[in-house]
Amino acid sequence: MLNPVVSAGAFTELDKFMFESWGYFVIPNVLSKEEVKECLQASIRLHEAAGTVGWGQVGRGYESEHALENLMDHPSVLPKIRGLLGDRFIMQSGWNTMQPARGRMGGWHQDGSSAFDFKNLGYPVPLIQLRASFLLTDQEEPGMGNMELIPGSHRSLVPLPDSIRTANSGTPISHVICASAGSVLVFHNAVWHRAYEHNWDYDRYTMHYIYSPPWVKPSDRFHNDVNFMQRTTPVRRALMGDFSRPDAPFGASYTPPPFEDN
Ligand SMILES: O=C(O)CCC(=O)C(=O)O
Repeated sequence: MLNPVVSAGAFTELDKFMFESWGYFVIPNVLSKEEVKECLQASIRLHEAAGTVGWGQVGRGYESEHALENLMDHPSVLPKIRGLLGDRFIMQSGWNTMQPARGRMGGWHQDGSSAFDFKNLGYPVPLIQLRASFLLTDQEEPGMGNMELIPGSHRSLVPLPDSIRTANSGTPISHVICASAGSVLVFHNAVWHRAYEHNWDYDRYTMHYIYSPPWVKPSDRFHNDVNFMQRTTPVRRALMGDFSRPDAPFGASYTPPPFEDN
């Protein structure tokens, strides 16, 4: 099947071309089986503590769960994020989603903010929320709670027709991402997408990290957790938005996070 698959690590010209034309790509097998297991157990703990009923998402799990914290700046994924956003960005949020066993299709949408729709910023819709989604359960065939995307739709001048949006069924213009647990989907906020149906008897978990320009407000937190900030690494602190800058309006630049190669 046609699949925008890229290799882990370095961001290549071909990766860039694929992202620009499809709006997303997939990095297979980023996590080992043991890492997947740890992240899955962490996800289950988070949702049990939150009392999730039905489809649900829990933010900030990276603060309390070390296995999820380790994915914030994963070396297989971070070069792609830096290749697309440059060196000055933050992690706007981290959402752990649970789709219950036998869960239905999600609704078609683009990511953004209903307080100020990203499409009002101009055409093409700018990259404001770059998402890296770590699949924590196998999604090797359709019907496993896969992500479903419409390739190239981040460049569409017109909205998705209501006939497709409201039909709770399949559409021939979409792509159901099929990949094993531990793979990562990286996608642009403006790509139309939804969660595909889940026909199996276990809950499906995915951990999403959203990266944004440094002047965007975090969306899973009002304040950073003090204990987490003291304990985590300098790069992760910077990704949480903890850096000093020479002026309030970001007019001048600031020292980028201490990435290993900087
Ligand atoms: O179900 C999921 O994991 C993702 C749902 C989704 O499309 C979103 O959070 O924007």
